[in-house]
Amino acid sequence: MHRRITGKLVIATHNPGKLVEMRELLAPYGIEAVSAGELDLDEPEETGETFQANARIKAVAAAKAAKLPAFADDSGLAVDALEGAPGIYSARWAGPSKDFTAAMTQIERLLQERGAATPDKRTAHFVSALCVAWPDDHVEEVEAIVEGTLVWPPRGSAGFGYDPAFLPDGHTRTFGEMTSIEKHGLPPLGLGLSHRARAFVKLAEICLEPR
Ligand code: ITT
Repeated sequence: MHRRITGKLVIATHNPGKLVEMRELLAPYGIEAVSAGELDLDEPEETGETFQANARIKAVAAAKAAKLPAFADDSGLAVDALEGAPGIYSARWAGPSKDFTAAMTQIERLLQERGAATPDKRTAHFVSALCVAWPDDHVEEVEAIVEGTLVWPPRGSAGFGYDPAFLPDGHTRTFGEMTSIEKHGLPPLGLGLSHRARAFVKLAEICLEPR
């Protein structure tokens, strides 16, 4: 049986870009959201080998610490020509200073080494695994992707992380050039384009009721 989210929900992320998106996605559902930062929760070590495993580690740790249901996202960019790298290591490729310009440059260097000059050789997808965990160990989990290609140089300053390098299929602007509504707005305002928006739609179907 799926469980509905009611009352207060911890957003178990320490990434400010994700926090904004997760709050915006929850906004129409009238859920009172409080962030891991506001509650001063520790960041657990992401020891899982899959996005879903790491999302669960973060949600369960926050739910136990806060004694409230907690909502976590584990996500990343998988580049086909790099056998899916950086994948679950997407945050770690940016190093402790969270330098995503350096991480995008590193990806580009590897693509050039492989002679990946045309869009068909530069395909990639973003993955978002979402997990809601309750203090009694119940979890609800979903995952989704969005496919696209990597552009160089990166374009736009909206969003976060690898957004300026990612051109979603069927679009002419990168995530870094899109408004938040275009990147992750849900119908009727947006198309639910991003990996996180797509995963959230699946989560909403099983755990949320519109206000
Ligand atoms: P939390 O674990 O605290 O949520 P984090 O940044 O460490 O924050 P992840 O381990 O899930 O999160 O790392 C995912 C990385 O992948 C993230 O830091 C971004 O750089 C990148 N990423 C994920 N979703 C993205 C998006 O929508 N746009 C751009 N980059 C994204």
